[in-house]
Amino acid sequence: MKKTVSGIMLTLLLIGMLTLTFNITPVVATDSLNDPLGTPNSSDPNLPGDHPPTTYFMWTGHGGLKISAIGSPAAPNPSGSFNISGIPAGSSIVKAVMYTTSFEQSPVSVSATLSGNALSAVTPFAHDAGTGYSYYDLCSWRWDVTAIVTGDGIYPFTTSGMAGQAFLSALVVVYSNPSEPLRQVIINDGAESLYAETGTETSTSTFSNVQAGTGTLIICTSADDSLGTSESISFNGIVILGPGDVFWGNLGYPAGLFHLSVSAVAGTNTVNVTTDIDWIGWHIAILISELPPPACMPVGGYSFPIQVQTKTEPIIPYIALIATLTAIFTKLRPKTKRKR
Ligand SMILES: [Ca+2]
Ligand SMILES: [Ca+2]
Repeated sequence: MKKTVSGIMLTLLLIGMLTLTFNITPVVATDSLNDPLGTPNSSDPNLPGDHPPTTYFMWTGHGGLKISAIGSPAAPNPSGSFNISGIPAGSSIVKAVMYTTSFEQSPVSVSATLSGNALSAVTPFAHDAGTGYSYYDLCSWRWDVTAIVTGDGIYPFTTSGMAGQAFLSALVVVYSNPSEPLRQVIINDGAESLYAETGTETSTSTFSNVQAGTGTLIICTSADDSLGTSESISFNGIVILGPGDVFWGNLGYPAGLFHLSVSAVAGTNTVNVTTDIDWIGWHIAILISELPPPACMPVGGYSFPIQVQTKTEPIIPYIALIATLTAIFTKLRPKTKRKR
């Protein structure tokens, strides 16, 4: 009996110690990927900052940039028609790039057509793999279509070869025209899968060698919808859109296009995209900066007065005088020789 009582007391003591142990040890909740909530690691596809848009193309000149972005309903191989407008007649096309993107997509080759022109199959130029979770893969493909785009117009496109969920396609056109202001254009692109189960996650895209000016920041996202309350876009550390449900699919399907006014500073400029529970892809960040006239040139440019004396009539008497002097010199020269 004594042994029985001692056994019970010992058991209660062990239970108490175990209870105390569990109370002291913090309980770590994990997400569906078996990671601590809000603490992404390198095996998460939602790791922030691993595939942000980086600089693909930079140009400075008299001209600008136009973009047409199209949302599609989470089906593979999107198609549609890009509508480019706002390019002045007579402009030259400096660069034109077609993009398409897909979530839940292994990095396969995708081919396309633009205005009936076949575009070769290419592998993604950016791919957020999500090691171990391939069905979260985010891919971005692009084609140089400078030779196809001629200016404003409708450009039908098709894609083929993908199997995932496509949300965003885009056509970006850089043009030059001497009648346009002097502008710097920087195109950053990538495939940044971004998601936070708790709190927020932020990714940064950097523009280097920027010339100061007033301009426009263009952002393109995919798979965004009406979730989230703490989404935002920041430029050089200052929130310029949000916080709120910023990424909500403003292209009609789950994809977003934003034109935001910014003031670019000389040197390095940064743009941050922040999301919370809305799992999004960030593909494009473009900075267009309108540059002030050079300091040595007065506003309005130089002007030179036209000299009336450049007309031929006032010169005629001088020509006659020179001819007379030449004739006199010609006659005097032989006489001078004879005197010697
Ligand atoms: Ca990522
Ligand atoms: Ca959202």
